[in-house]
Amino acid sequence: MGVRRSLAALLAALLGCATSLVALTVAASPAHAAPSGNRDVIVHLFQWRWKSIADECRTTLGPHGFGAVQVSPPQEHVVLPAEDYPWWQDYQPVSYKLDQTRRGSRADFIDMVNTCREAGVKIYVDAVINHMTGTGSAGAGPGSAGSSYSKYDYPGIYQSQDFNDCRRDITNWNDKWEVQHCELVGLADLKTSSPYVQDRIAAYLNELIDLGVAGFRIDAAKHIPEGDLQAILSRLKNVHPAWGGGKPYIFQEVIADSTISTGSYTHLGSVTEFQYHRDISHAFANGNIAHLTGLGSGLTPSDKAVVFVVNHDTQRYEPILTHTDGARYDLAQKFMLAHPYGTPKVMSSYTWSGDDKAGPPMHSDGTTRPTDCSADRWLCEHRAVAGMVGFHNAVAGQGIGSAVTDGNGRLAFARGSAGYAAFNATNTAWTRTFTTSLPDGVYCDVANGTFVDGVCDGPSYQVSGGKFTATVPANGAVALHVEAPGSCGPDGCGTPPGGGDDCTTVTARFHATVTTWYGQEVAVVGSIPELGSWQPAQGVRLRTDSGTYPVWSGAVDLPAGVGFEYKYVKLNPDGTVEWEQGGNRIATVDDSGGGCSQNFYDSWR
Ligand code: LAG
Ligand code: CA
Repeated sequence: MGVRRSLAALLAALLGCATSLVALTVAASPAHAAPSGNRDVIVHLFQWRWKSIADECRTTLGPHGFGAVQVSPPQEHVVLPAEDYPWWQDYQPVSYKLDQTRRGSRADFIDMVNTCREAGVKIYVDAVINHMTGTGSAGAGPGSAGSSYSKYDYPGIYQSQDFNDCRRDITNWNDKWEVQHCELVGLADLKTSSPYVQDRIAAYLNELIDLGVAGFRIDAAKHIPEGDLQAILSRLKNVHPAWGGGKPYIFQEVIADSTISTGSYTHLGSVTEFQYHRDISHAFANGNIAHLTGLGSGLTPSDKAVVFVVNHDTQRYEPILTHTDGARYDLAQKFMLAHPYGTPKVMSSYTWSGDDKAGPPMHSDGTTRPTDCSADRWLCEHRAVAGMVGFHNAVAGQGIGSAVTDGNGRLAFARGSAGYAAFNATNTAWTRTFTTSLPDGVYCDVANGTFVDGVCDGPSYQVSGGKFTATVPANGAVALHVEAPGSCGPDGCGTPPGGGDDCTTVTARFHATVTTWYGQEVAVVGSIPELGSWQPAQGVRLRTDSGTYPVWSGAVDLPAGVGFEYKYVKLNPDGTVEWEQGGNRIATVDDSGGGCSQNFYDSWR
C-alpha cells in the first residue's frame, strides 16, 4: 500500500513538475455509407471483456467511424483476491499466454479481433513488456491462466538471469540509467538488452500480429532503453493485409520529464503527449478555452502525438478533468475530436468510489462482467462523443480557420470548407450567427446527435450564404460537417438538443453511489410525475448487486426538454424514508447520453 501510494506521489510529482513535459453537397449519402477518412481515432475500452468489445465494434464503433480500440493487457496476469482483484492485476504479467484473463479466453480474444476487423476497427494491444510481477504479489498463487511463478522466476519463460541487476525501486528519477534499469513500483525489471528477452517479447507481439492485432501501446516505454525497444520492434512482422500490411502502429507511453523527453522515442513510433492532456484539461476545467486554436503548438509533432483528455492513470492519480466533471469533460473530448493536433484517444471508463485500485464490475471470482452501458458502473462515455468521430474523419487534413471567440469560455472555428464547430465552456447558452466556408445546405449537428447510415439523430442547421445561427448549449457544442447532412422538419431546424429533435422521450439513467445497510432500498424521487412528484413511494426504484454495490442504478423515460428537480431517498424496511441533505438537484432532460438517453452520476449527500 505504501509503495502504491508512492507511485501515486511519483506520478503526481512527475506530472506536476515536468517542464518538457466528401461529399461536396449535402445530397443524400449512399446507403450504408461507411464513414470516410482514415479512421485513426482510438477508444480505450478500459477493462472491457473481449466479447463486449466485439459487440461494441459491431454496433457502435464501426458505424461511427472509430479507427481502433486500445484493449487492456491480454497476457496472463496475477490474480489478487486479497486485494479485491484490482484493475492493475493486468500490469503484472505472469506469462504471455492469452488463454485466460479476467476478460475472457483466447478464443474470445480471437473472435474480438476478427469481429472488429469486419467492422473496420483495429485492435491495439497494451503491451506490458518492461517488467513482470511485483513483490506484493509474490506467493499469491497461480496466474490467471494457471501458471505458477515467483518474482524473477517464470517457469518456461524467464529466470533470474533475464532481469536487470538493480533489484530495488527507482528512487532517483533524474538518473536515466536508474529509471530504465531499476524497478518501477517494485516490478521485476526485464533485462531488455538481452537478445533472449528481446526474442521472447517479440514472439509475444508477433503472435498477436498473427491473430490480426494492428498495433501496440508500449506500457512504461520510457523505462525501456530506446535501443532495446528498437531491437524488439525491429523483430516485428507486418500486420494483416486489411490494415495495409505494413508495420504495426506503435504508440509509446512516455511521461516526459527533464530526464527523458518524448523526442527520445519518436524515431520508434508515436508517443503519448501528456502535456496536451494537461493543457486541454485545465482549459476546460477553468472555462478558459479561447486560446485553444493553438493547442499542441510546441509539443511533439502532430503526426507522432497520441492525445487524450484523461487516461486510466491520470483519472485516478492526478485528476484534472474526468467523468466526475460531467458535461465539461464530454465537451473536452468533443473538442479533441474537432481539433487538428494529434491522434485522439477517447477514454471509456467505469466509476469507483473510495479506493482507486477498485476493479471493474466483476463476478465473485474476480472475472469481469460484460459491459452494460445502462447498468453496473460502466460509463461508456465514448458513446456521448461518437458523433464527433465522423467530424474528425471528415475534416482530416484541413487546418483551423475563421476562429471566433466570445470571452474566455467560447470558441468556434472552421476546418477548411469541410466542417465548422462551436464550443461553449460557460454555464450560459451562446447564441450567435457563425460565418463558415461550408457549402449551403442543411447539416446534422454531430455534437448533439449522431449521423449513421445516412440518418441524423440530432438537431439540424441550415447554412445559407455560408452563415448559420445557432444556440450553443451551456457547456455544450454544435458541430457540422459535409459528410453529415441533416433535415429540417415542419418545426424548422436548429432546435436545441432535447428541445424537439428526434427524441421526444429520453431514457434517463440514474447511477447513484449510496452506502446502505442490508434491507434498505434506494429510489430517485423528483418534481415531475415520472419521478413520483416528490412522493418517495412513487419514485423510481434503483437496484444494485454484489458486483455493483455501492452503485445503485435505474432508468426511466422522461419527456425531452423538461426541467426538473430531484433527490435520492433511502427506503427503510419499516416504511420510513431518509432524504438526502441539502438543496434539490436540478436538471433538464436532454439526450446528451446519445441515442435518446441521458446519464446521471451522483453520490449520496
Ligand atoms: C504504466 N504505465 O507506464 C501503467 O499505465 C500503470 O497503470 C501501471 O501501474 C504501471 N505503468 C506499471 O505497468 C499500475 C498501477 C500500480 C500497480 C501496477 C502493477 O498504477 O498501482 O502497482 O500497475 O500492478 C501495484 C501496487 C504497488 C506494488 C506493485 C507491485 O499498487 O504498490 O508495488 O503493484 O506489486
Ligand atoms: Ca526497464
